[in-house]
Amino acid sequence: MAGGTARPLCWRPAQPLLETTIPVAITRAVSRAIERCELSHLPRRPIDLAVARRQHATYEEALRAAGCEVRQLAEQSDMPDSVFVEDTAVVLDDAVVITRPGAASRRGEVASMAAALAGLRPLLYIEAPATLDGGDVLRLGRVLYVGASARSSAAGMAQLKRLAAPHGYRVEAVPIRDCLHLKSAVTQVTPERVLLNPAWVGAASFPGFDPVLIDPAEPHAANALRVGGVVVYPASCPRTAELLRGLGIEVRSVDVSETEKAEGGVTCCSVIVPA
Ligand code: CIR
Repeated sequence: MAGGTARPLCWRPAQPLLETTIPVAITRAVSRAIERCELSHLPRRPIDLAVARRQHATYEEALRAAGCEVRQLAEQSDMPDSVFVEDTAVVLDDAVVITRPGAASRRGEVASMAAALAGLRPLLYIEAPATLDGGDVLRLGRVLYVGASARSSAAGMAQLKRLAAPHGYRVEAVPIRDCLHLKSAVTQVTPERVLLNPAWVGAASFPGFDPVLIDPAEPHAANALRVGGVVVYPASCPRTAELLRGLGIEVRSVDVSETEKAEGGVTCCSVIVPA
């Protein structure tokens, strides 16, 4: 068992689950240690903590404007990447899978996320030695597409498959290249469309969905956060934003330049739990 403590694979809180009437967006304050973040595909650049925190507040405002109740978790001052809460949990309709992140430096992030989610859904756990990052899991209907990245192991995918099957989900492995996570390469932008970077993932992996290709000048443009009928989207990708607007999609741009330097996108900074 992870951390040496006995824990059932599925855990239900003693208290009844709380009914929510609007989606809950769980976020976390930007860590003062963010400059020591993990980096896989980007060079290290200085990050302005004060600007990062202001930008994060604007991002949270965009989530509220999209109809979410934002619950911000306390800063983890010794965990550089802890603002990227997406990697710690995979939300299903009637359960949440608490992950075991691929980067050892990030494993301490999950306990407080599990505590925050415990009142909203029964919790299921990925167990050591398997690893899974939430950024690698794209849910499209009842299919969980999982990126075969350096962070998510075959054992992690197998555990997710076993945990999610009783809840009515299928798991499909997706090959990716040259990027951190599956959702760096592809995200959903309308009920029938996925936005993707064809250099990092193949459109054929998502049958039944129309692929919208990013502007090639903006390789990081495929990470979009669809919530409450709008797409929260990085200001650093204006060409692809125009392309999305041209398709009739409502795009709300947010400047996330500082967390982008830590290899984070807009999906990474929240865990959305639908009502
Ligand atoms: C990491 O490498 O883990 C962080 N620096 C960035 C994580 C971004 N998360 C995500 O794309 N889901």
